[in-house]
Amino acid sequence: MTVLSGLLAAVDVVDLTTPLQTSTPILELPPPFANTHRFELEELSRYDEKGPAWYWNDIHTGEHTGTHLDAPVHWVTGRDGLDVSQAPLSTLVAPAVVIDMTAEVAKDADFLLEHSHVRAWEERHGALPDGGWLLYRTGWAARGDDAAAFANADENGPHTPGVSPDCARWLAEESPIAGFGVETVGTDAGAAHSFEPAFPCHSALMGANKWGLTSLRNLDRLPATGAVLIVCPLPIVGGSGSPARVLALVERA
Ligand code: 23J
Ligand code: MN
Repeated sequence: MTVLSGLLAAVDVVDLTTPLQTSTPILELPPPFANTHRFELEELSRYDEKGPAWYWNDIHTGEHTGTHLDAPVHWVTGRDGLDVSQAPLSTLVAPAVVIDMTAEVAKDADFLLEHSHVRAWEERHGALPDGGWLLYRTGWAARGDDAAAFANADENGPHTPGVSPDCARWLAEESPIAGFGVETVGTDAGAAHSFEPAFPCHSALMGANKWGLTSLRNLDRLPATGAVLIVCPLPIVGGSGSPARVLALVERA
């Protein structure tokens, strides 16, 4: 048995990706900010006069539509950093750990991850993976097929869980992780437009040349430690991000 055939016999592959369709939730920023394009198929031919033997489409999408990778250059703090085509393969295939805050988020949709929560996790599970991913499990993916519940907005804007400014700074500047992944539409809290600084997670992570991953599903199928993440963004030259197929390898029990 080769190492690779042994690997395939020993792991389950878990798909962490939200299916891409027009109903896939996207971020909706208030005016005057520009918004991203929903995913859309534009039919070219379907076994008809435009292509008698073939079916194919053009796709319309934002870089930040559905499950997607945020590159350092996405934020002004990372403007001189890497674009999505430059993502190191050692970041795209890397260890992942999961911090489960589902119970806290069930009580408070505006829940913010604090450095103390990560410290408590580390007491129990060990250090965060050097060059790997911290995945923030909130239970939010259960709302993924209901756009209103996923956005959870009122007159003050969206209410979705996120990260405190202090914790974002720690994850970016002091923790060894290369990236941070979430179940929500963005790595920042729904209310993060009003934080100081605004959008602290984007600001700190991208400023530290780190990566974000959003709209993840099936995090409940991952162990707290030991999974390997495989992130497959499109290599869009100059791109600030890309829709991505995200898979996890999990050792079979
Ligand atoms: C632009 C402005 C604010 C945010 C975002 C993008 C994202 O969440 C994103 O998809 O990167 S919060
Ligand atoms: Mn994004």
